[in-house]
Amino acid sequence: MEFANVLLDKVDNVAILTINRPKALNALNRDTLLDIKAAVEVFRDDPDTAVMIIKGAGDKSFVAGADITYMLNINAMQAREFGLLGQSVFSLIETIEKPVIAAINGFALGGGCELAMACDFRICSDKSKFGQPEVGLGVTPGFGGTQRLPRLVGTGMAKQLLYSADIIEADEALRIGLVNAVVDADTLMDYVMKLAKRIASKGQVSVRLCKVAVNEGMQADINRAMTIEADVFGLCFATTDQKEGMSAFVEKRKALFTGK
Ligand code: DAK
Repeated sequence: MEFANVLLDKVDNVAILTINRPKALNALNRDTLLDIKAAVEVFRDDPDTAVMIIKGAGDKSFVAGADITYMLNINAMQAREFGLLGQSVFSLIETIEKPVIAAINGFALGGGCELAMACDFRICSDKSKFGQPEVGLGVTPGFGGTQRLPRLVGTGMAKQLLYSADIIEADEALRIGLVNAVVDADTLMDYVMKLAKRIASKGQVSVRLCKVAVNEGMQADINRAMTIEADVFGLCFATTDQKEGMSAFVEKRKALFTGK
């Protein structure tokens, strides 16, 4: 399937979504958000892909934010609709029952940082820069930044970044827990692809249920969260992957998972 503003590729059972507006540092306008939504839905519904990697085109930027030229002249209702669209696309990424990894090289600012935060986790290159510059433009973040950033890095650090619009380097993003690893820019995709393939080689029902359990459990109190964990654990025992995984261990062979 072809899109005007994104590329959707497949390497074995790993999907790669590239935000493809390098001349605008991959800034997100309305059409790009709609393309991301459509591409993520293709991935969600494709039984042959297990993991998605999201990256930016070119070597300078993951995504440099929502498109400022698009936002310059929109009215309040259009801004509200734009905010709701971005929120719905990022919620889709966060809640689809397949893992999504952000591979960040270069700028992840504003809506770009928010897109990365909607992914399950983030790996970045040593050339990456992060921040929520919105207050410097006279607006608040609109695609979940005020909510996901504090949940990831804590309220104090989130408020510092949100109020100051400071841009931080990759090593600081690692220190505060915004990214899981920083790797050399030349090896970023190789590193992320190997990680994606390791995940794709496991029992996919259980990987997906891990995502459900973490996402749902983080919004619940600990007692309810433990019940959610018990429920998804129980559900695994209705799958052939559980029988295969445990039989393979006992028989000292490699498990052949089918995702069923
Ligand atoms: N939007 C549109 N174009 C952008 C852009 C952006 N966010 N970022 C860069 N570009 C464009 C530049 O305008 C330039 O275009 P031309 O002039 O060549 O036509 C091209 O990309 C290359 O950029 P630069 O020439 O500026 O490149 P530099 O290396 O000098 O600087 C930079 C790179 C990333 C430091 C700089 O481009 C920059 O500061 N960009 C803006 C970063 C930023 O402020 N991002 C946050 C955007 S605000 C809401 C919904 C959403 C949001 C908020 C509210 N509601 C509905 C409530 C989200 C807001 C944001 O994300």
